[in-house]
Amino acid sequence: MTDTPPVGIIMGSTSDWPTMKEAADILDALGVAYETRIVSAHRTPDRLWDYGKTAADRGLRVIIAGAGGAAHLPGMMASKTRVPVVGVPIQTKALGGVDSLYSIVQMPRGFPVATMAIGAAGAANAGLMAAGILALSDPGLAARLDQWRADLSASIPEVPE
Ligand code: RP5
Repeated sequence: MTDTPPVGIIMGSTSDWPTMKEAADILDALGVAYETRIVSAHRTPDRLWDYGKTAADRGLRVIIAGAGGAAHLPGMMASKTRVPVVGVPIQTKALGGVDSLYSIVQMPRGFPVATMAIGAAGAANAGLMAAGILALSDPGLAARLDQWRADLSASIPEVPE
């Protein structure tokens, strides 16, 4: 339990990693520890079950879950644990990621998934969402997140370049 980081980044396939790495990069920049796992709702359902069943007791505080197509991973994970799940719809070749988005966003009452935008921006925002949740009880992280946001604002030019 002591070795468990606060954030779990899970994804349905290793092909999701280039997108999900955007979340990991944000957490790296903010000094938030995380673990990464391939957990597929369809290909490794037992792994999904075990991960969800043990998540809270292991000490995970936020789970970022990315999946594409028939993207059942975030919703199934939310059904298995009370640890907040942030869902990332992976962009797909066939339907552009709208399939992933629709698969993740319309959860039934009682089992929420905080659904982000499709693709890289959504994954980065999932990292920021996780950091924001953890910052509520971590003043050091709150200061780093405030600085990250201020730096982003300062980098936006006032006129087109
Ligand atoms: C989903 O199927 C994964 O999340 C991935 O986005 C998609 C395609 O997976 P691969 O065929 O690339 O392994 O389960």
